[in-house]
Amino acid sequence: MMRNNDNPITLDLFADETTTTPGQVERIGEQSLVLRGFALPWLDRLLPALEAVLQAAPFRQMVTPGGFTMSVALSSCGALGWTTDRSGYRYTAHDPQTGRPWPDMPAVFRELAQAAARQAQFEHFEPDSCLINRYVPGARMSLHQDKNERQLTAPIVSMSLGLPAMFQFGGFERSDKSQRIPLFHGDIVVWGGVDRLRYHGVLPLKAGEHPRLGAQRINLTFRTAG
Ligand code: MD6
Ligand code: FE
Repeated sequence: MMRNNDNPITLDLFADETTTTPGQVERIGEQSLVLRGFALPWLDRLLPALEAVLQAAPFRQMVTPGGFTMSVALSSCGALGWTTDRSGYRYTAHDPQTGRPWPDMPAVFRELAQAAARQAQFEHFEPDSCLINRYVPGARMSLHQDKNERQLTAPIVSMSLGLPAMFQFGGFERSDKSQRIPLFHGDIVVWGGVDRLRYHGVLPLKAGEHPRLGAQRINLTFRTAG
């Protein structure tokens, strides 16, 4: 018996959005680009490296200074990892859960982040931190600014894997109106310069099943933190 639709959930996600093409570049700010599908040719190298990092530093849910447990689970690699607990947000050289240094940043992570940064004219990006965010359906990231990094002159390179998500890209005040940008498996957002302190967030992840990553979205954000 033929079914008219084998996977209605993933196919219907963002059905009302314009579809995107790998290789497409969208400018979302003066110094911010979305590079559609940019990570796709790297994934056979990148995914095994990601798995090894997560073996050494598994995802965990952290608590904000306000006492809320984040719906997004986090890990990190590189010289510095971003953490939060009751005493605040900060970068640390050690994983607070294991007491060991964060896993090294795999060469393929660094090379891909630098290649993406160059597309947006950030020629000498030297990331020392890769924050790894895991979203399951319902998980979200409320509007925030990334301002714990010492060097705000360096851009941020943010890679999406797995289920699609709706990214909010706002202004310089939390209350400014934000653009909504759907991000798909393999897309990379590069932002920096005058846009570096824009508020941004992620709407609650919709249910679905990604053929390669299952029922989750993983976001890698590369920064120069130290
Ligand atoms: C996310 N991203 O996409 C969350 N921050 O899951 C971020 O918070 C973010 O994508 C700074 C720059 C790019 C980002
Ligand atoms: Fe952020």
